Amino acid sequence: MEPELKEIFGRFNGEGSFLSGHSFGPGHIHDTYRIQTVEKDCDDYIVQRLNNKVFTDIPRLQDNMERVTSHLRMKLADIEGSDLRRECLTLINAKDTGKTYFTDDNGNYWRMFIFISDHRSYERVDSPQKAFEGGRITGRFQAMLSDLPGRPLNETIPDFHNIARRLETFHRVIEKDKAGRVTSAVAEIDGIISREEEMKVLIRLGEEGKIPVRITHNDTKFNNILFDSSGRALCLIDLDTVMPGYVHYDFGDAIRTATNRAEEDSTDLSSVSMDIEIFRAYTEGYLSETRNTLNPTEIEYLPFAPKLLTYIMATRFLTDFLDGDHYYKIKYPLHNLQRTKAQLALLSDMEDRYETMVQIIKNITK
Ligand code: ADP
Ligand code: GN1
Ligand code: MG
Repeated sequence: MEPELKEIFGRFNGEGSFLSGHSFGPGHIHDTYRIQTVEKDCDDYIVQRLNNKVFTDIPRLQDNMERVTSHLRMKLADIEGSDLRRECLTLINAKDTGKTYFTDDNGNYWRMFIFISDHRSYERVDSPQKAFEGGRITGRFQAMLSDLPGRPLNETIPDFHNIARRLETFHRVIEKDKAGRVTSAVAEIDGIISREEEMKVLIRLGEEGKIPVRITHNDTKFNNILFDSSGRALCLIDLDTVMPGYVHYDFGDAIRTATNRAEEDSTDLSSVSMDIEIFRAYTEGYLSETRNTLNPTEIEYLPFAPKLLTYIMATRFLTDFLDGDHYYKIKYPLHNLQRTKAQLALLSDMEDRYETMVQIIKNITK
């Protein structure tokens, strides 16, 4: 059932009057709606019913969001020509609570942002220029947050990219086989198990103090980057998972999504492959903002990052499938299994191109 969007809009300090509200965007987690206002000179808005099964502590989540967006806005204000309404998310306070969210009678949490006007977003990247821009904006995002003052950000989903923890969950789910699906995914389970040890290397490097924990976005899927109509990247959105992490998580997830010639859940596995020119361009953009701050070990392991993030996603999709589809929104019964197959196909292609990725990064950083 469609929520009462007019009423929800009315609970926030937005400007203008409600014209219409519709479901919007490709997100897998929240329920997102675009609100259009009547007045031409008023912003439109995005309202979201937050997924509080995935994010179990919304006040702590919103605390991060507020700190991150204010810090980014302060940084942007120092850059001449910045468009603060389009280069950063702007949260709108709720009227009664004075906070950046409110809870409705059914216990649902709602928040509202200014709609970033005239933006484009891409499920697949069609040019090296866009890839470069995506890399640049992600590198700049990390750089801008590197001096966020105060206490560390809350971990909104603990161990989000900790592959050792993810694998423990995966094995528990296989053992229980709650949904009776293990026998239908034997090849995919094997694809995960056969790579387990290799994938834990970043965790070891972190424990040995060779790579630092920084502030990272942790969901740099390419459709979380908004562009303007000229192809310039405006900003990263979907800031719910901004928290302490390794830079590889952001680099890896962007490459996983930007370079894939097919959709994340493609049913045509022969079309799944990595476009190395997109990799080169994204990496050039990313390193144009970060190469002076990354340490040699971080740079050395950048080519490993796309493999890791693709593997993590395959593990997460398969875990959700075996568990009975409780986490990701699905469009058909075997959707999570199909996502797993497509991610494993992409991983296999990345493995074939690993040495090329190493050479490209050596050339850019020499
Ligand atoms: P999810 O976590 O479910 O992916 P997102 O926060 O990424 O949720 O929002 C879902 C979609 O809504 C985005 O992919 C984007 O298309 C759109 N969106 C979110 N925030 C804004 C905004 N401030 N302006 C314009 N579009 C937005
Ligand atoms: C989810 O929120 P969205 O749709 O951008 C997920 C990411 C996955 C992605 C896979 C909080 O991202 O971790 O990479 O799906 N977000 C969360 O498409 O779990
Ligand atoms: Mg999103």
